[in-house]
Amino acid sequence: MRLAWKYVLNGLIGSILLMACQPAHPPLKGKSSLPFAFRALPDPHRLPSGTAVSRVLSLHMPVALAFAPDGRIFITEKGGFGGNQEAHVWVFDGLALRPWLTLTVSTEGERGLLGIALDPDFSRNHYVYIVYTSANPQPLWRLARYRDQDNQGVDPTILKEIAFDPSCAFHFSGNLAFGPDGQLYFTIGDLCLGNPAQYLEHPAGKMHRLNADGTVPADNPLYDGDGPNLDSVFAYGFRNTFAFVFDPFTHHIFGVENGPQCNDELNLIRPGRNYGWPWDFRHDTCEYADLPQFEKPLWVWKTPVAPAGIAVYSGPMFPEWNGSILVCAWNTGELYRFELNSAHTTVVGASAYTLTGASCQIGPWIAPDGAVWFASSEGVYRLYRLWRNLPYLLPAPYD
Ligand SMILES: [Ca+2]
Ligand SMILES: [Ca+2]
Repeated sequence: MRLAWKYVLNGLIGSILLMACQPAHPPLKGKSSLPFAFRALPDPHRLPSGTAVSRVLSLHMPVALAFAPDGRIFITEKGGFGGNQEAHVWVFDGLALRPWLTLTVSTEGERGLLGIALDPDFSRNHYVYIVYTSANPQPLWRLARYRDQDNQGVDPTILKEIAFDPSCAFHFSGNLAFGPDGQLYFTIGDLCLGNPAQYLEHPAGKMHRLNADGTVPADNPLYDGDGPNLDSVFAYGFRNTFAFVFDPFTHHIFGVENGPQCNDELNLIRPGRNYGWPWDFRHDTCEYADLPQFEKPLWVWKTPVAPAGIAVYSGPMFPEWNGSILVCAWNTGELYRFELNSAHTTVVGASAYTLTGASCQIGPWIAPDGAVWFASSEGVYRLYRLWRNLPYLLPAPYD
């Protein structure tokens, strides 16, 4: 057992006030090649008043986080950067951090222990789903289900395995989430391959949709049974959609795409649609090809920021952010906020916040109390409102 920072007693330790005076920031860059306009929000770099951030946990490369209905928080840690190494799923109960599962994984580049999701019926079946790259010499992209028992992960079941070229160390994506339809969605990057992101018979560069037991639902948008399509494909043409989220207001899926140079994207991911990679983008001019078969992004970062997480805010702590998309960026450590139209189909305004003393590189995830959790390569943080900073109380004992 490893003692965590006793953060919850309200930021008394490690709390950094983000004062009204935010650092100077270059103007937000728009997307010249897309057909609609956005406006910078008023005072686009100023956080709401009384906003503070605390470091919650010191971890090395936390990747994904899930809040359990019993108050525990599950966190994956990548496992390192080279060779086969032990990686952990941690469970945090507000005071102590314990290893819930230890796996040996392949860790080169972006390989490792990646995404995590809890079953929508977790309180009854105790299922936890993770994605990782299995150990060399035959690494596989693997989706597995464990069962939570006595604060440990037990009874592994492999639900999906995808082979990749052992020389590829990048573009695995690997985030997963249950939709409001109860189905399990996950993304996988182009596995260093490029064009197969466009091939419906190939798993790379896709969002997939499965039943919770790993079987393929026959109502998938590109399902063709004995035909050539990979029936699990939900949407395609992605390079490395590291993270996606179901909008609690509209049930839309929003995903962040990591482009190669000037085309990091925010996408509204719809069933059966083609998001273009790698055929819709001109590398010489950074312009999008005007082709109707490809879905245009909602937003493009012309300077790569490596968006590495996404949430749609809903909660009592930052009511002025309700309905906004929040994104952390690996390269800059900034927290981006996008306001949407009422249908949540276009971006109408954008903000970028620099957090003093913390880098918003991965995430964010919205806690049940409305706090915004995020991660850097060194730990897990919590953004909160001083006057709503109640202790993170467990709603029920977990054992
Ligand atoms: Ca088929
Ligand atoms: Ca695209």
